[in-house]
This record gives sequence, C-alpha cells and structure tokens, in this order.
Amino acid sequence: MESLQTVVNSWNDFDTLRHVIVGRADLTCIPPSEPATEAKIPSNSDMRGMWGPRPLATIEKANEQLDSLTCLLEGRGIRVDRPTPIQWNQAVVTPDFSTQSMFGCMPPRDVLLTVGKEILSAPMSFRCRYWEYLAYHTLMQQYFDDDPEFRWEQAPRPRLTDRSYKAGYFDDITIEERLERTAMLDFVTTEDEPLFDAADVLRIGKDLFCQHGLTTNRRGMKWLQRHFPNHRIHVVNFPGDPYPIHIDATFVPLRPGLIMNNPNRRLPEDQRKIFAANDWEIVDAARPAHNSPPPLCYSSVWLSMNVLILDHKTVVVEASENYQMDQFYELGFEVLPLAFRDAYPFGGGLHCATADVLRVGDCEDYFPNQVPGTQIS
Ligand code: DAV
Repeated sequence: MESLQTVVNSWNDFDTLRHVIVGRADLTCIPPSEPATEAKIPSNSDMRGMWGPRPLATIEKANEQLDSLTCLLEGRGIRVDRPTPIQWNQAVVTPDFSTQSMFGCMPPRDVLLTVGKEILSAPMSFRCRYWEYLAYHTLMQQYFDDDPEFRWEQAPRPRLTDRSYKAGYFDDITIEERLERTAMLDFVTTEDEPLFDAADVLRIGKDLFCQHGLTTNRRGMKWLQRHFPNHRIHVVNFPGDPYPIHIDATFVPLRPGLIMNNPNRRLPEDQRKIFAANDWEIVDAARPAHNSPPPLCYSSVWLSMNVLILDHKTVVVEASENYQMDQFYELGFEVLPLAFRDAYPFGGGLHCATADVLRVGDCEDYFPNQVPGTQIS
C-alpha cells in the first residue's frame, strides 16, 4: 500500500484541518479514586465509588460514534489516524505511587499538545493517565519517519508523589466553597513539579493561553514558556467553574478575531484586555440542550461548546445541541451535526476526542498589542 506522506503542522484550532487523530474507547476503565480525580468528580456523581472496566455495550456505542466522526472527516478529505489502545485495566506502579488501573485513549486532546511541527506529550496530573501516551507511540514513530521536520517531544515525566496534591482538598465541601477556592486559584495540584494537560492549552498562533486549574499549575506554564521561547504563554482562569479542568468547554476560538466563552465561566475583565487590544470579540456560548451529562461522565453539560472546527466556516457540533448549532448558523458557519453523546463518558466531546496533526497555515501573530501582566513570569 502506498504510504501517505505525513506533515505535522498546526498552530491553532481553526485553520483548515487536513490530518487529525481520533480516539478509541476500547478497554476504557473508570480509574479508582486518587487525589486528582477526587477533586474532579462531583460529590453527587454516579461515578463516586465506581471503578473498573466500563461496560462493553457502552464501549461499543462510543466506538460507533468515534467511527462516525472518522467517516465524516475522511469523507471531507481529512486524513484520520487512530491510537492503539492498550489493556488499560492494569495497575500503574512507579517508585513514587501506585494505582489499580489506567484510563483510556478516547481523548487524545488531553495528552497530545501540537504546536507547529511539534507534538508534545503532557505531564498529566492523574496517576491513572501516566502511561496514556503509549497509545500514540506507533503514530508518533510513523510521523517521525515520514516527516523529517517533525519534533517528537515529551515534557518531564512528573513524579506524582503525595506532595503534588493537597490532601483532602475537596472533601465534603459545597459547590459555593469550591467556587470560592477556585476563584482564589486554590487547586488540588500543588506547585511541587511542572504539571499540565494539553487540553488546558489554547493555541492561537504565537500566543498560548493556559488555564490555571485542577490539572495545570504555574510551574507547568513556566516549563512551557522555556520550552517554547518564541511563544507567549498567558495565564487565564475562569472563576465560575467549580471543576476547572481543560479550557475546551470554556473558551473556544472560532476563527481569527472571534472567541466563544462559557457564560457561567466568564474570563475576568483584566484578562480580557489583551483580546480587546487586538480587536478580538468574545461572545457568550449558547446554552446547552441538556440539563445533565450522560451516565458515568466526567464532564459537564458544556460539552455542547466542545466543537471541532474544520476551517473558518465549517464546524462539527453534537447533533442534539440545537442552541449551539443555531448560534453557529447565525455566526455564518456551515454546521455538520454528529451524534456524539455516547462518547462523552469516555473523556469528552468532539474537540477532546481529537488531536491535530496538520492544519494549513503558519504561526501568525494575532496579538501584536500585548498587555502587561498576562504572561507567566
Ligand atoms: O465542562 O466538564 C470538560 C472538558 C473536557 N476536556 C467540563 C469540561
């Protein structure tokens, strides 16, 4: 079979998509409780106390929808690669910690950070996700062989000792108390070592906006700044979110000059200045169509705004999210609806389930007017 020549290059979430990785639900587990997951799972969630392999029927349904996404993208001429799942129902044992199972490889966006010609495996804070990058190893090897300019990178592996977490951080507290803590930038992860999830990093050309939250600390952002010296790393946070993890159901760029913000998690005024100074408009996202997430799901109903942009005028939206689809029509987009809620419990929505390999376009400077105080220092 003729091998397709791979080119790795992607600087943002909105330029024309040509090649992407779509996750797989196979063998996904609900990991046992650990400090980082405790803080993420609401106390009234149906996931509390559950762990082990997810029911096969739910895996099959999720895989059908992930396959449909693959077909939709391939039908539009976009190359799609898939990870190689491993047996996630195995313990992770390191000199510093152990946990009884891993997680899965449905959301490549969480672990793989593509910045230009580089794909970087993130130093994630969940112990159960320590080996997740292995599911992408075969693909990375192939890209490395195909593209002489591809930079195959790995952030320093975190140790994830107990020092990386605040003990009992979220035990028995109300939502109001959670909101107070997160607004004060008091998160379960400490500053003991660099930690970030790739999905906390919003790429807009030369500027990378990083959410400070449960999964990403300031030390992680400092590491990113030194690792990407030609970029500007900005710290953002969204006080209305009691479980701040991953920026892609909170702050979503749609095309140059336009960002959609979760109306319950508004970017604070002082952090908006850089967008205003460069004529970027921030619009509230439409409300979700659902009142609750599907069963055994980590994420909130705001996966409604976790969309996959194919180019400046085309977007894939979950098929039941009527309000979100209407908003995209009003903004001048062609909307491609796709049923995807059965995949949500496995790690998120359409953006989470994908990771960029190639988008047409170069590293643009969309924010030539910088505002003091936003960059990590
Ligand atoms: O609103 O639950 C989900 C982000 C998943 N990557 C939320 C955030």
